[in-house]
Amino acid sequence: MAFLHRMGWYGTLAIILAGASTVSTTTVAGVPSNPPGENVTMRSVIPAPVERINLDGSYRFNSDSAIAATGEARGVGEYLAGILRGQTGELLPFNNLGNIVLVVEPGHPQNGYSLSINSSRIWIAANDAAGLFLGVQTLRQLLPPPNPNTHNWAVAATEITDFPRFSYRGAMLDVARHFFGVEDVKRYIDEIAMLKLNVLHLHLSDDQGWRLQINGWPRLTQVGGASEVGGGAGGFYTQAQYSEIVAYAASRYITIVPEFDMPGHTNAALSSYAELNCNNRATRPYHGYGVGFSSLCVRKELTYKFIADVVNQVAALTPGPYFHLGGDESSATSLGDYKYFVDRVAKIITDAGKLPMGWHDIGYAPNLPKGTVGEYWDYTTPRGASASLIEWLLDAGGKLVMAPSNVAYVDQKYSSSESIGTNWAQPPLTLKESYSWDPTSVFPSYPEQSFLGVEAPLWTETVKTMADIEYMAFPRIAAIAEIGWSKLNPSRSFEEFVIRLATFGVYMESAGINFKRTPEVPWQ
Ligand code: TNX
Repeated sequence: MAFLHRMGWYGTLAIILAGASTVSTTTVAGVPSNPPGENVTMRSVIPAPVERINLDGSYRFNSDSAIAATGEARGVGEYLAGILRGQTGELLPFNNLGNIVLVVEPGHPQNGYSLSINSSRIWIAANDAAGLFLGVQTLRQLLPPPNPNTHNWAVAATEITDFPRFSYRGAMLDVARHFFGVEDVKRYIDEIAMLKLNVLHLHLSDDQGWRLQINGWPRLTQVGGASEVGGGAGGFYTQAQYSEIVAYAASRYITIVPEFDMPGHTNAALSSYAELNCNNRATRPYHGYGVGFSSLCVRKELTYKFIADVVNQVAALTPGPYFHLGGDESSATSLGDYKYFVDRVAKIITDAGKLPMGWHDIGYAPNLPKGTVGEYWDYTTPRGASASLIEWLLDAGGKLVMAPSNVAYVDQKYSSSESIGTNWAQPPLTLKESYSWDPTSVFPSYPEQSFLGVEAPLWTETVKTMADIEYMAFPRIAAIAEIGWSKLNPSRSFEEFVIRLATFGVYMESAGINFKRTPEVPWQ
């Protein structure tokens, strides 16, 4: 008889030792049993699901296995087939009687999914395809890691009901300090999708580079696109390439948030067009690390013609709701100019049908539209003006995305002996620190609804290759993903998380991710 052990995700620890423990009929008292002779590993999941009940038995892939996924579920079915066919060695055709079932139907957790596995079938259901996609990410982690030498694939029986705590679960990639091409961005999209992140914020312009073709402003990419930190060649996306990224992200249910940082962080634009400068003289390209020295000319009308061209073209290419105007570290702009500028640009953005988003400094602007999103980058203990800026933002009807630099900035060094990384935000940033915070407790007087979610920014002053990106992001981004997804659990423990992470490490390895073997984790 099936042994039901009903408890929350945290309690699941007791059954599966939270890691990849091989469970058989006789090994551990009170543990669900597989059919005699079977050893099927019960695998843990990151981010931790809301509820999981482990059952007897397992589903074993064989030549009769087939996928049933019709209508809205078909696309996710094709995606799953692509993963499973390679891994299990089975043909996995589509047919209506298939025993690997994906269904879109009402009645499931909002933005979540239900996943049920027993000896006769795997069943994932959700209200929409996005939910199914999230369920498929869970199934991937329940499967044995890809191994070319074995095609004897089984997955332990379980029942999972799961949904996210926050609707915005983001990663940010700075393609301005160093440029990363379309293939790198797609690879990062696939990697963050495994962790149920659903936003990729692209930092598309800064002092060191301008990364998107803007019609009517060719020098932005000819001049501004041809530089990066260290003086390398830089690069840029054509509008067609940007659209390719947006479409690829959409196929992984990930929203692209485009950021063009202004009025500071604009040297690449100022070096491309003399007329954007107050003195009508183009600046020189900048290849260093410094911040806070550049500003668009706030009291010049041409500035707003330029910004409207950028915003309108980007808005037309971007289906997601946000345009991120940056707004951080504008030390070369007077406060009066800054407020005037941000209010004007916010209006251009809403006129283009998008919601303004910006680093939390934009809280200074007195007329922010309702729904404006502030991205919080100060520490988990706010300093200076930060708390007031957040208050003003929320008073204006805004929402917060939490990316406190001392815990969520995955460009910070893991330890002082590392060669890659910056080290200004209370360095070093260990995995434990990335995991040990809660977004709402940074501003405890505001309700949970004020918080859209979390983001893990990856600035790339010191990050030059895809391998560097992976090394800095993984595994710390898994901690941020869990904070964004998993139900608030005050007794959440780092000790339990690292055991699950050790299992996840096997998947990172099989996906070829160059992750940092942080010393806190008992990597297998
Ligand atoms: C701060 S905090 C920045 C970026 C740098 C980063 C390096 C914030 C919004 N901006 O300009 O790249 O530090 O860690």
